[in-house]
Amino acid sequence: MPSARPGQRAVPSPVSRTGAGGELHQQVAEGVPALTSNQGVVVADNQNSLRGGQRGPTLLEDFLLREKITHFDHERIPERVVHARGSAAHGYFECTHDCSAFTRAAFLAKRGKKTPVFTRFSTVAGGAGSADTPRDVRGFAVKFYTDEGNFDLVGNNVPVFFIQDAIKFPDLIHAVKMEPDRGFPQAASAHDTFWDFISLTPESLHMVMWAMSDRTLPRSLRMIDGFGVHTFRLVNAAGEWQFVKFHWRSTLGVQSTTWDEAVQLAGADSDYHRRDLWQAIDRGDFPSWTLGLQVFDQATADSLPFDVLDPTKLIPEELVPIQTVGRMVLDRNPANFFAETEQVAFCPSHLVPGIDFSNDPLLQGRLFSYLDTQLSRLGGPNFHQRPINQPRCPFHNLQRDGQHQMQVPGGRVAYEPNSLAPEGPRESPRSGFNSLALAEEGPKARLRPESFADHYSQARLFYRSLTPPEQGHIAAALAFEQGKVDTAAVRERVLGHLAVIDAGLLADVCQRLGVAAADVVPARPAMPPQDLPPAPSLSQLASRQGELAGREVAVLVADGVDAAVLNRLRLGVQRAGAKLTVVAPLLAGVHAADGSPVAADHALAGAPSCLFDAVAVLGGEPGIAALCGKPAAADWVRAAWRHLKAIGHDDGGHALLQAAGVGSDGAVVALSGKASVEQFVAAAAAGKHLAREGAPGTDA
Ligand code: HDE
Repeated sequence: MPSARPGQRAVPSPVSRTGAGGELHQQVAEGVPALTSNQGVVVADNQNSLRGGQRGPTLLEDFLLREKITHFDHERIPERVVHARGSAAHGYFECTHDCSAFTRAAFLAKRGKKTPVFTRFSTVAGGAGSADTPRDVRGFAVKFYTDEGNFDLVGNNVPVFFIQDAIKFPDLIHAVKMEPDRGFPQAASAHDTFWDFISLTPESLHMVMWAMSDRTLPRSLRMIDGFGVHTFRLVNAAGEWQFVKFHWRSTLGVQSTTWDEAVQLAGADSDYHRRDLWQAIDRGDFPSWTLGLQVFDQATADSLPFDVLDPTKLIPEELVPIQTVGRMVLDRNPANFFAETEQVAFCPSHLVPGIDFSNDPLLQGRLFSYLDTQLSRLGGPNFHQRPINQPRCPFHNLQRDGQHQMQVPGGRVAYEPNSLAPEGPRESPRSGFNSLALAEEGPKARLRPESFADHYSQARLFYRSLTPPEQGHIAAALAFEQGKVDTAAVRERVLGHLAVIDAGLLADVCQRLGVAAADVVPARPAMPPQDLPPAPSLSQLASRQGELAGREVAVLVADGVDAAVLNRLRLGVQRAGAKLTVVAPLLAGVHAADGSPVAADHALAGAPSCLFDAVAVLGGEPGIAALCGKPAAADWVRAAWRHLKAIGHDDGGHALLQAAGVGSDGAVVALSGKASVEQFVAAAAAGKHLAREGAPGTDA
C-alpha cells in the first residue's frame, strides 16, 4: 500500500466525489499524500472555487483559489536576455590526464577524479519559446561542482566572438534581436539592424564567417564542440602560470543540417534539439565530450601574429596543440526544467584556485555582467542557495539576509574578524583563492590596443581553411542573409568587407545575389590583412568520423513490405549504434508480404524525413502505389534527397523515388541482402552526401 512520505499527510480514505460539474474520474489510492495549500491546509475540493450560490459570483474569501492563482501568476521569471532558449543535463567530468604540472585545480589534478557537472546548451538570439534550429551560435555552459567550489566554463560552440570590448555587447545584442518597433524577426540574424551593426564593426567579421558556416546549423546538441573563447590562465601549486584556452570536442563529431533542413525542422519539431538530447539520455545513449587545453606561455603568446587577449582571434591547433585532459558525460536528464535548466545561474566569475582570468576586455566585462543579471533574473543575492546553483562542497560565510534567504544562520556573530565566535568561518591565506599578483601599467584611458587592429586575417584564414562545400555554404548563407536586408547601403558595406576577406567569397556571394562583384567598393581595413597559413583543423568536414552511432534512420513502409529485408535493415542500423524508426502511412502500421503486422512508430503526417539522418522506403507494389498518390510521401523522399541523405529502397521503394523525381548516386542504395544493408549503413554513416549538391532537386 503506498504511504505518504515523511512530512506529507495522507488522504484519510479514498474519496470519489460528484459535483455540479459532473463526476470526477480520478483514481485515489489509499495512503497517497493529501493535497494541501502552501500553508499546509488540507484541500477538500480542488475543482470548484467558492461561490455565493450555485450560479452566483466567486467569493474573494476563497483563500485557496487566490493562493493557487497568485502562485500561477508568478510562475515565470524573466527569461535570459540572451541565450534564453536552452536545454540542459546532469553528468560528470572525469580527469583523464594529471594536470598538476600546470594547475593546482583539484578537479584537473588527478587522473580518474570525477566531478559532477550540469551543462546547458542554448541558442543566443531567440526567446525562450523559439525554435531550436535557427541559424545561430550555440551556448555551451558547464557548471563543475568541484570539491573547491563551483567552476563555470561559460562558452560557445564557436571559438571566437563578435566584439573585442564588453561595452559593445548591448549594441550587438540589440542589433541581432528582433527589431524593437516591429517585434520581428524572432531568432534570426537575417535583418537590417544586425547587418547594419556588423557592416560598421569590422572586428566582428571573423565570427561572422563562423556564424554563416555549418557550425551554426547543428544536427544535435550532442554533435557540437565547445570553446571557452577567451584566454584564461592556469596556475600551479608553485604559483607558476601559463595561458590556456579550453576546448570541448564532441565524441560524435560535429554534424550539421543543411539550411533547408533546419528551416523544415523549425516547423516539424520546434523542440528538435531539446527532444534529441532528452531522448538520447533517456535511452542510455549518453553524449560525451573530451576536454582539451591549449596551454602556452607568454613567449609563445608574443610570437603569434595576433593578440591572445583579443577574443575575435583563435589559436590554430597547428600552432599550439590541444592536449586532452578529461571527458564529460551527460547521463541524467533534469528532474524539473524550471528548477534546474531555467534557474541555473552561470557566471564566468565562478572560478576555483588554479585557474585565473586574463585581461581580455570582453572577459573582464563578463565578470560583472553575469552576477548582475542573476540579481534581476533570480530575484536577489541568494540565487546560489537554489539546489542547482549550490556548491556541492561545504560553504560558509557571514553574508546574511536578502530576498529569498533560505537558510537560518544562528548566532549573534555575522562579521569578521571576531572573537565571540571562534568556531566560525575564517579566511585561509594559503589554500584559498589568490589572484595572480601581476604588475599592470599604462595610462587610464579608453583605448583599443594596436594589437587588436587586424580584423580580416583570421576571417580569411577561416574561410580559406575550409573545404569547397563548406565555403559554398558560407556564401549561400551570406547571400540569404543579404537578400533579407532592405537597406542597400548596408548590403553594400557588407559586400565591401567580403571583398577584403576573399575575392572568391565575394564573387560567389555576388553571383548568388545577382550583383556585379566589380561594382563592390572594398572596405578600407585599419590594417592590411595577412595571409596566414591555412589551418585544416578549422574545417568540420576534416574532423568527420563517419559513424552512424547516436543517429536515427527512418524507414517508410507500405503494405506488402518484405519482412526479412526490414529485419536486416533494423539489425544493420542497430549494430551501427543508431536507431531505426518505422514510419507508415497510418499509425496503425502496415502488413508485410507474409501477412504479419508491422508496427509503426510514427504516421507519415507527423514524421517528415527532415527528422531523420538517413531514410529507406520499403513496400510491395499495391502499397507503394497507394503511397505514390500521397504528396507527403513524395515530399518525404524528395526532401531526403535535397538534404543530401542516404536513401535505401527495395523495388517498390524505387517506384516512389522515381515518382518523386529523386535521382540516383552512390548514396541511393538498393536494399535486399546483408551486403546491400551494409552498403546503406556505410552511406548513412558518411553523413551528408556533399557530392550530390548541385544535382537536380538539391541546393547548389
Ligand atoms: Fe554571455 N551572457 N555575455 N557570452 N553567455 C549571458 O547571462 C554577456 C559572451 C554565454 O546557459 C547572460 O545568465 C556579456 C561570450 C552563454 O545560462 C548575460 C558579454 C560568450 C550564456 C550575458 C557576453 C558568452 C550567456 C544572459 C560580453 C562565449 C548562457 C543570462 C562582455 C564565451 C548561459 C545570463 C546559460 C548568457 C552577458 C559575451 C556565452 C546577460 C555582457 C563571449 C553560453 O549576463
